Amino acid sequence: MKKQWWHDKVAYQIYPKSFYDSNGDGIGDLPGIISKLDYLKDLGVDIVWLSPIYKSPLADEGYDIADYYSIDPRFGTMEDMERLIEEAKKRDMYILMDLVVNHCSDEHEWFQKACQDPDGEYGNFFYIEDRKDGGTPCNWRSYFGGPVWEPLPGHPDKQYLHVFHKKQPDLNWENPRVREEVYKNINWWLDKGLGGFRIDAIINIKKKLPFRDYPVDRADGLSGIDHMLAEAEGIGEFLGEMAEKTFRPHNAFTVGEVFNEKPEEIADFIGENGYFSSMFDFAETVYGKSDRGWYDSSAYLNPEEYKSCIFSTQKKIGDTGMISNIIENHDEPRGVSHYICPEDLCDASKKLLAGVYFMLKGLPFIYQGQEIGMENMKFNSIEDVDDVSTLDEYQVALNAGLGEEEAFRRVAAFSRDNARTPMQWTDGKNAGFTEGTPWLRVNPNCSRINVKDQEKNAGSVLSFYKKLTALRKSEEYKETVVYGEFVPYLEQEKNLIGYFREGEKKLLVLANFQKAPREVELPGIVKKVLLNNLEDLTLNDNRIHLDSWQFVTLEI
Ligand code: TEU
Ligand code: CA
Repeated sequence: MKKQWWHDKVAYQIYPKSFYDSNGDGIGDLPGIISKLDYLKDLGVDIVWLSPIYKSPLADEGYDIADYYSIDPRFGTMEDMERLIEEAKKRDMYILMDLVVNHCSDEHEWFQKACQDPDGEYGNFFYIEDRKDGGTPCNWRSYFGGPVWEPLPGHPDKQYLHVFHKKQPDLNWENPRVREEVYKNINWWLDKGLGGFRIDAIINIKKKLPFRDYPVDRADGLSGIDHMLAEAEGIGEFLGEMAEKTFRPHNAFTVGEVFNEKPEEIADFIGENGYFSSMFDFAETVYGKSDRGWYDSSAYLNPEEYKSCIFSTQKKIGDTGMISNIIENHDEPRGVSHYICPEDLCDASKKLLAGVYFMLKGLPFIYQGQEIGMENMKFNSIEDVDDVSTLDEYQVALNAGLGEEEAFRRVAAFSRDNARTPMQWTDGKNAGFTEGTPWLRVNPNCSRINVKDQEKNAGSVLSFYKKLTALRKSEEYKETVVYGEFVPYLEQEKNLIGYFREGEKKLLVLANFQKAPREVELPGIVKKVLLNNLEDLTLNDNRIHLDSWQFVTLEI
């Protein structure tokens, strides 16, 4: 594999609104992020992805952009952004912005102009159709519920497409003018010194046209978008053009939020000449999800299910490119609450999960708070929830006949707000996130899960993440950790996650993903114990004793 500057890096996702509030208005901001750069550097972070901070009405928390060339005053100023890029550079760190170009905000001037003159230049920046006999051009369901068609403001005889929120009109990528505007903005940001982009919902930019209905899959008479996406072809023309005109000339790092990719497309997406540098592994994220909705999906994955997901991705990607590995992000429940059931949650199992995903082949992304083992929020009621997706899924559960209590309990486990509660810096007021009133309630478990306590505890989850990033950067082992081949070990053994990383060295990762201790046969003499999430380790020539939730990495 041709070496790239970002291959040996560690990435971190910041959800700015909840990271650190520097001016007491209850909303995280850019000066707050700048003040925490040394904390991130000490954690071993090299690349920082910021969820959107552009001007936005926050209908979808910033994923509805009203001006691609501005910073929303809630988060700070363009000078703050330029200072962040500069301060990061001083620390050999790189900043990624979130590229959200499947749609913009209905408050963007392009959409405003389209409403003034649907038949003018900007009308064709969107998908605007005439309303024929009151019907809609197709029966697709928005990701946030309801039809994807909305009357065009001021034109009851016309309607526009939004596959997400109705305040997120889809941009018409078939129009070269749209693509030209998008590429201009990408280059403008890269010329400002960005390291690259995380690329939002990018599979959605190619629609199967002309619009047509797909099989109805719920009582609402609509059809999930995935049916259409499975038939859409030709996205490569857009993505290849974008990479050629923007990312490649800047040698930018790009990571795609790619769901629904076709297996034969992997090399096109992240291969040597791929559209993107990398894309996220979502196999375990989507596992157990029901087409009927969150209420009908599995709230937890058991260790065997988790293992099958991560192993299938490792086998699928192989040496084609570098996948980006996560256990959570701003759209998902907290990883430790989704891959470990409540009664098994403890520092040892949290560190085990950290080690298992971190030592996989690929670029590890840490989501804010994951490094201290932040858990799902215990919401009191649906009134506690801000997330539009959760509110929709709650309605879906009610429509499916669930009572309010059961509907709320089930969707709360998946709520995107689980990952959006304020970062827990201390056990003090508002977890040290803000001096003001936080925009979203702080998880009260900050009394026992916070940075301040864990920074001074060598056995903490935070300290273990620092050991993981240090091993990835160590002169002696980095070549193997970054480029070593992934080879399963004892894959059939239940609740054991074992795999080699074979390169200059031969490393064996073993995780006893259960409470019961076990003996495991070793494939050779252990030269060195590189990682151990527990104090002790019982080794003899060809067997190892693994205690409850014990994780080790051994040089063989
Ligand atoms: O998410 C794209 C997306 O389709 C999935 O994450 C999921 O369908 C969505 O989160 C609803 O549960 C990206 C962003 O990560 C997400 O935060 C935005 O809401 C969405 O695009 C629209 O920009
Ligand atoms: Ca603030």
